[in-house]
Amino acid sequence: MGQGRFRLPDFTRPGARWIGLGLLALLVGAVGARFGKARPAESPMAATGARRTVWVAAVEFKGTADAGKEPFPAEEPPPGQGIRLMPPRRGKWETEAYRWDPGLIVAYQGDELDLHFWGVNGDVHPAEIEGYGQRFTVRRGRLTRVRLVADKVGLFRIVCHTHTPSMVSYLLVLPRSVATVPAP
Ligand SMILES: [Cu+2]
Repeated sequence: MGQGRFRLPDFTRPGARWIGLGLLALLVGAVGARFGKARPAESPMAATGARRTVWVAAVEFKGTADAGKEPFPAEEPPPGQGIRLMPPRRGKWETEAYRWDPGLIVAYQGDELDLHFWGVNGDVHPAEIEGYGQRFTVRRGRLTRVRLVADKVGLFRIVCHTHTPSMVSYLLVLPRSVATVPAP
């Protein structure tokens, strides 16, 4: 019994202890090399994130129609101050909708976003990026900067609490693992 069986060195001996530590370091290094390549930087605060500036304008679209050619709609518009439907005056009726432009902002996880909101139409817009806890106010003719690290993956609404339901844009944060080319 015992002969020919593999026996671990006695790591309590000083010399063997260094050999054991060396073997351990080699093992950790090999495992790290194997799995390190398979996993790109996915940590929420990945240092590889790009710094990006995105301009967003608070705008109001307007449409005017000749009541003689396009009858005034019989249906009530959706509730909220973001959409308006004005009955005919002097033969013309109008409709308006408040929006953020662009309606979709795409980022990769870990990107540092510097959102530049510029107020064009409407005097004031109390706004929020849901899921990121960012609350801010956009005023006409002024720049409002909102800085955040896109550390949460998903689809998040950017809403104006006054001009509902139309004044909504979306922040789409993609996992960095799907990034194949650097973000612009
Ligand atoms: Cu608004």
